[in-house]
Amino acid sequence: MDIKNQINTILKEKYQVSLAGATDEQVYYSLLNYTKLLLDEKSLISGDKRVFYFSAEFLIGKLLSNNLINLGIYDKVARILKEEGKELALIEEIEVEPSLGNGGLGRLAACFLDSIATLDLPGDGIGLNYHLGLFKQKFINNKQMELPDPWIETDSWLNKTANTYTVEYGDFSLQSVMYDLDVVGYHGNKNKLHLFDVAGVDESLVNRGIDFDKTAIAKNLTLFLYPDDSTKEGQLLRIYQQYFMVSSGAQYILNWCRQSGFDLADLADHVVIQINDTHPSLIIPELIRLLTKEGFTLHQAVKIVEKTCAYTNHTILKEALEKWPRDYLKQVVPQLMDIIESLDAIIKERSTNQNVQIIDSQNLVHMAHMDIHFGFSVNGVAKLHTDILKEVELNDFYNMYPEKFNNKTNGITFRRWLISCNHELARYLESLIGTGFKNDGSQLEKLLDFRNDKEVLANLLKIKSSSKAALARHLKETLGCDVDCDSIFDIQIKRMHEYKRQQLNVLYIIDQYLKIKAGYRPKTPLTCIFGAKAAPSYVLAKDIIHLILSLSELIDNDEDVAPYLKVVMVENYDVTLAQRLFPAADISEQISLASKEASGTGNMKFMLNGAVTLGTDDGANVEIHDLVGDDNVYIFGASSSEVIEHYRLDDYSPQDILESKPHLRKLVDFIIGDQLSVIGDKESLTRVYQELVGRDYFMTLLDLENYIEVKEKMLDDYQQREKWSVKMLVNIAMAGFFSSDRTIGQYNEEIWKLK
Ligand code: 26V
Repeated sequence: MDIKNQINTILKEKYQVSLAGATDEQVYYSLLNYTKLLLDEKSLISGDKRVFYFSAEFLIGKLLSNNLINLGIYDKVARILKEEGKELALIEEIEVEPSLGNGGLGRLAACFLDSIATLDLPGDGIGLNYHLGLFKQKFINNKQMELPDPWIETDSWLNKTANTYTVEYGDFSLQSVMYDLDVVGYHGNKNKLHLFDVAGVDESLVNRGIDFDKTAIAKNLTLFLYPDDSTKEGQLLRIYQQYFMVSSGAQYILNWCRQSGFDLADLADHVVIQINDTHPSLIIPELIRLLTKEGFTLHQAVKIVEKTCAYTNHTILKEALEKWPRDYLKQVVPQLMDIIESLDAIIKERSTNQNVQIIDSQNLVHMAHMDIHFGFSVNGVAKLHTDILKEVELNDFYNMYPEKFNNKTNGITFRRWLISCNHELARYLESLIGTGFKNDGSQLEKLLDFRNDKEVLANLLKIKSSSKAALARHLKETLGCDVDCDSIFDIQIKRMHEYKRQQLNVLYIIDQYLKIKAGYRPKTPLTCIFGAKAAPSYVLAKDIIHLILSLSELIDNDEDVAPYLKVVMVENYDVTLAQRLFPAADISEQISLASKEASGTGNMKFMLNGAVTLGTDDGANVEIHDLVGDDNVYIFGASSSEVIEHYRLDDYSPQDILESKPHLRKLVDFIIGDQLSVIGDKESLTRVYQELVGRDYFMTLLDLENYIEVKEKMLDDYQQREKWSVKMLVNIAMAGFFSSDRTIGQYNEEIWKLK
């Protein structure tokens, strides 16, 4: 039966309608069922050794379009639907996005699964089936409100399996149920993402907003992704969640080994466990525990696990490195405490250095330290980040185990971040350089042959304009705001965090505002677009959102300024919105304080879609800079070594900067000035102001002057459209290195060694 007949058959059975008469919703659910049938037929990628990618987050995004692309039938299905008057793009809208991640770390895990399958490597994801994922963001009175965001429907991509496991806690136990999602590679076979859940989750526990009773563990274990851990109950719940994930995963893996006839003594020949940040670190003591139950001595079990586990570090921020109080672990997982203490004793024998202990003098258990001592590989996620880990943050560990440290610069899957989100550009590239770039990123370099071809350059500008128009239409429909399609689209989309410095961008906007008020007329209007969620308990991050929204209102209502400057903050920034925003960007804002952004992956998505980076020499920006050269990127600000030195000497003072540069003071003062105070909440705006003038821990003012200077130069260069389009072309052409297929190829060659 051909595709059309099959879809019609499902529609008839399910809804007694045919394609022509079906609603978009009926078409979506039929396509979902049809695609799942195709996925069922794909065979599992198998081999003697399998990687298990353990992660508390998998930000997979909507799956229909990507599954159709990877199955090689996207265009066919779109055509069939069109014949019946249906738009696949509109049907994709029906799907609810699972928000099983916070940001880059979770999205990276999703890109990696796509690439593992595309490279035909045997590998599964292991995670949790959160019912409400991350919160849904609403703006009320220019402030972020958090609401629950349910995504699981009766008909979904999830497949319930018969696998169940008992997970023992201090004074009770829970049954885990395994749900699977198929992960199909580009034109290939499939792997699985295993998500563990508990049977009795009670969504009615949610009170106002996203508040809920954190003590009813059996009912709330998988209710939310990363419940707020600013309280003891929140922290305990996170430990319950983490252990649930690793214990279920470990039991699944050991069963798989037994069924495959492998000897557990040879575990490391058949299994490699990649620990994605520290959230799954309890896998180490849990595996040791399970192996000792199988009859291995503690010493033997440790030896086996040491050869099986590898750890990825995703941040140098101290506050983000998990340390659990010994008492909390003793309460939740007493059966692991003896093992963790034995591991700690081994290390205390090995070294007297306080900085490398697993359990410190305050009885805090350092999860990353356990990973480094008892894993065989430690990797950072961009060259600069790995160097900082080796030379500064983890230097004591690097001196102990230099051979364990390695770099794996992050990547993104081109199937989602080009082919699926920017059909027009993908098709055009295909007409110029063929289809090879879809699973061999390096082929994008063929585009360099066209850098002097005026027609190609003009077409790139045309495609960008059409993506900008599409975004403008969407913003009109969803936010009711009017955006000038001929303005420069300057976009900063990422989690709201002081180190990412959205506040630096805000100070630039204030500078522009004041200049326009004083009579300056920019040649081309500027539209500054932000998208960001703030952690519910991160007060200052929420204050910065409030500042952006208040500023946006002020500018919209100022007829002198509005024709030249606009600020838009999109609501509920998620993967689906990201897919609309990246193709439409002219300028990619990557302005973190140098040394603080481990890699960034949004920077790669912008580049691939023809935006030019305005950034600090931080994370993967450094590698973007190296690849495209000085002419095709705008770098500003202090270097990472200067910043690290300021922290070491504790000699940074925002007051000194403001005293020597009074023109900067005007910008900061504006935050608590009359104009914004009429619109915004004084207390909230004052907190942002106080941080900037009092402490400025993430050194916003250090780079402000240079940021304004370099951004002005960039906006000026934008006027020369043809020259600008060469920059776009070079960025697209050199983005191949950032394909997650390359990254995964390196993980496999250097860490996993599958096949
Ligand atoms: C976590 C937390 C939690 C507590 C409050 C402050 C805070 C700040 C940062 C984080 C980040 C945790 C790890 C993480 O998400 N890292 C991101 O990983 C991406 C993928 O490797 C990388 O591109 C980003 O640069 C990095 O921030």
